[in-house]
Amino acid sequence: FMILTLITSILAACGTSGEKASGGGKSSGDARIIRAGIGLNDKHPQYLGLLKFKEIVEKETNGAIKVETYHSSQLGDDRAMMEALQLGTQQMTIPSTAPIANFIPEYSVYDIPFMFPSEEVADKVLLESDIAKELLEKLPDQGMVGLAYWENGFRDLTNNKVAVSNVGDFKNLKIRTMENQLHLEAFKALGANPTPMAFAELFTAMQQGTIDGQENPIATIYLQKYNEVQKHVSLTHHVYSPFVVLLSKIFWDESSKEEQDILVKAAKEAGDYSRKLNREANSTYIAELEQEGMTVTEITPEAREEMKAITDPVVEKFSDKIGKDTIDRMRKAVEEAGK
Ligand code: TK8
Repeated sequence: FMILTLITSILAACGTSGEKASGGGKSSGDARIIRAGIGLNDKHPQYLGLLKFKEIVEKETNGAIKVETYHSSQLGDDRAMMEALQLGTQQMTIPSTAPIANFIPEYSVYDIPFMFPSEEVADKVLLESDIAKELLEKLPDQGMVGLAYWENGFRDLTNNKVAVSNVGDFKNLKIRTMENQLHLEAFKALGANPTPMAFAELFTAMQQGTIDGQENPIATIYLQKYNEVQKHVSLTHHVYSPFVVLLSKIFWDESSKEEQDILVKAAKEAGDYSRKLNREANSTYIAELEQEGMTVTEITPEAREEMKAITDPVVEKFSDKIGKDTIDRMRKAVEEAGK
C-alpha cells in the first residue's frame, strides 16, 4: 500500500507537468507555453496581430495555454525560427512564404511576380481556395503546422540611388532579397545586383551602404524607419507576400482537439485584425514617407508589364521545382477570384 501511495503521489507531482515540458512548451505552473517570435518590430500589424492571438488563446483556454511574444527577430530570423519549431525549442513563428520555400519548394508559387492583381483577389485565394489550403497541409511533413495565412502585403522597392520608374532603372542596383532563389533570379533578370540576406541584418546593411536598397511592403518601410537610410520608394507591387502562422508540430500534437480548434480560430481572427490594420494605415504611411523626404514613384501599367515580361522566363525556369500543376491551379484560383 505504501509503495502504491508513493508511486501515486510521484505521478501526481510530476506526471502532467513533466509530460507537458517534453514538447518544448515549457511548463509554468499548470500552463503550457507558446514562445512566439516574429521578425518585425512591436509597431507592426504583425505584432499587434500576435498580441490579439495571445489574448484570444489565453482567454479561450482559460489560461491552459500561455503565449509569450518576441518581436524584432529576438528569437532569430525566419529560417532559424522555423528550424527551432522543427526541433520543438520554439513553438510559433510567422514568416513570409518566401523563406518557407527553402523547406517546401511549392511555396515559391507565391514568389511568382505579379501573381495577385489585388488584395481582394489575394484574400479570396488565400482564405478560400483549395490550393492555398493544400499548401498549408504540406507543412506537417516538415514538423510544422500552418494555422492560417496572414498578410505581409504587396512588396515595393526602396533604394538610395535612383527613383526607379521602369526596368532600365534596376541596372546594377545592389538589392537585398529575401533568402529565396526565385526572388534572387528575378532581380538578376531585371538587371539588379541582388544579395540574399536575413531580414534582421537589413537595416544595418542599408545604413552602412553595403547595399543600395531592398523591397518590402509599405508598412515595413515606414514602421522600421527605412526612410532614415533610404531616399526613394517605388510602388512596384511586384510580389504579394503572405505570412503563414506556423506552430511546432510537437506542440500541436500535444494539444487536445479542443485546444487545436481554439488555436486555429484564434489565428484566423487575429489574422483578420492584423490585415485590417495593415490596410487602413497604408496611404497614411505613404504620405508620411514623402513628408520625411522620400521620393514616392508610381509605376505605370506598361512598366509593370515590362517587368513581368522580363521575369516570366525565370518563373518558367522554376516551374518544375514548384510543380506545373501547383502553378496552374494557383493561376486558376486567381482567375476565379477575380470574376
Ligand atoms: C519578417 C520577414 C519580412 C520579409 C523579409 O520576419 O524578410 O523581407 O518581408 O517581413 O518575413
